[in-house]
Amino acid sequence: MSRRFSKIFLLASLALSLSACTAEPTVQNSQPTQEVSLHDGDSYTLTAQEVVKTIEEKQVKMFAYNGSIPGPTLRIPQGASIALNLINQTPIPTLLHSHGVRMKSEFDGTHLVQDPIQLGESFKYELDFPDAGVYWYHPHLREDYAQEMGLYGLFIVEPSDPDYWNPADREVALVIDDILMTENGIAPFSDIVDHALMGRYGNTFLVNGDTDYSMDAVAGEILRFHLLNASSARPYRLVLPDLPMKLVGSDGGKLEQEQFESELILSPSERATVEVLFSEPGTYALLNETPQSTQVLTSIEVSGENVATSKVEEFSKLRINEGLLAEFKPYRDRLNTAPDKILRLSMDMGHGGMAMMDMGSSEKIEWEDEMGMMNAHMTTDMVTWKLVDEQTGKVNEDIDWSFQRGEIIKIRLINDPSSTHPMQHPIHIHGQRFLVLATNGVATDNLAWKDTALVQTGDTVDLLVEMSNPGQWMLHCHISEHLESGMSLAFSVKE
Ligand SMILES: [Cu+2]
Repeated sequence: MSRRFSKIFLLASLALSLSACTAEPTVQNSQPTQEVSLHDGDSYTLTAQEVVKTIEEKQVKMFAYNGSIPGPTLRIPQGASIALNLINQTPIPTLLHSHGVRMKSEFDGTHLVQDPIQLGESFKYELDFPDAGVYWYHPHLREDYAQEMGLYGLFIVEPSDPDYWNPADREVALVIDDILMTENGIAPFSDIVDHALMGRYGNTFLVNGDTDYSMDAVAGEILRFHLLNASSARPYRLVLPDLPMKLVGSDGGKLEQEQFESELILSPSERATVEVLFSEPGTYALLNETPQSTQVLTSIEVSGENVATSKVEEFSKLRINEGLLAEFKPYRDRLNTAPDKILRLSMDMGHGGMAMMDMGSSEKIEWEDEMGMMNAHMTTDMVTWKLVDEQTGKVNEDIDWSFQRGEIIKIRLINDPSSTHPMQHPIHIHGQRFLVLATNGVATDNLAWKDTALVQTGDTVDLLVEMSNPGQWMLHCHISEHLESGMSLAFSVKE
């Protein structure tokens, strides 16, 4: 699987890790993220290149698509087909994966369907966007390194139905990331992926590439926020004190029922769409508030006068999406049927007697890396994260699932609480969409199409996957270091 390519990275990544803290004069400075509207049939070029970026007054060398971190936000009409021409001007081989997009398999940007794009080479991805919602692009080789170094950007797919979302005054995309800094710059990377136990948690937070991202609003404005967690490993608990967040959308478009939320858990690669009415002037903050710590991710300064109650009343209405309710009704009948596939999420420690140590955690979610240096030094040679097929006993790349197009497959994910180091795993499926039907046998009351599901420690999560898109695909953990340490399988969908 992906570690096949580890050696390719050896020299390039070592060279970069040595130069990660100091900038060379020939490399351009990172630019603000642009928003680009594309139309059906358009071609657009993305160039992955090195940039210099200032993070907390340190000049660091990073990677960027078209010079910005995040890369350009691409707005695409639902149903459009777009050609994305990727040019690689970085010293590391790359592949572009369009996360959540149900494109043709040959353009999925994984090693299953494509050779790595080397320095100076390009590849044209012909992408179809059948689904409204928020998707994103990132590399699918050494994600732990390439994505962490700045290679990620958003697709916002504009719904064909103008009433798909509620009316809003503005739409704001917030891409949330964390990066691991030392006093010298970005913490170095090595040729063999480290932080393999828990993944690489950052200690510095970036929203749309900024450590102190702030924005203005006028009282009375309704803002629609599209949120993405682009971190390698860190889950967020998002809170907007004093303001109700109206949750309207998930990974693949809208929810069955809009609902007000006081908190939102977003694991790596998950998206959420929320609407907020700023009814009173003041200073607000989007926080990451966990049992361990609180960080301000975005501050929002609201000016003007209090708004009329009629607008508040209007905003307080929650829509029910009858179309989705009808679409999902037959799927709910699968709640009590037996799973077609069962995967146990587990891990193996290599030699070295680590298994003797108490590395367990009873937390449902590990919000911080509490293993510290131990995690930092643990490489993918020492840890194997595993997807174990309960019916065959096969593990990770030895699993060879095959489905027919049109099948609706129930996959049960069991996050083994008795493994050496149980922790949460965001499980992502390529090319298809699914429902999180139930958790620990309790039905999900508000369904939406998803492509990533957070499986918390000890939980059993039932996915209902619509095998709608033929080709070669992957299912894997979206903690980059877990993917690199083997937590991945391939499956095919036949015509
Ligand atoms: Cu994982």
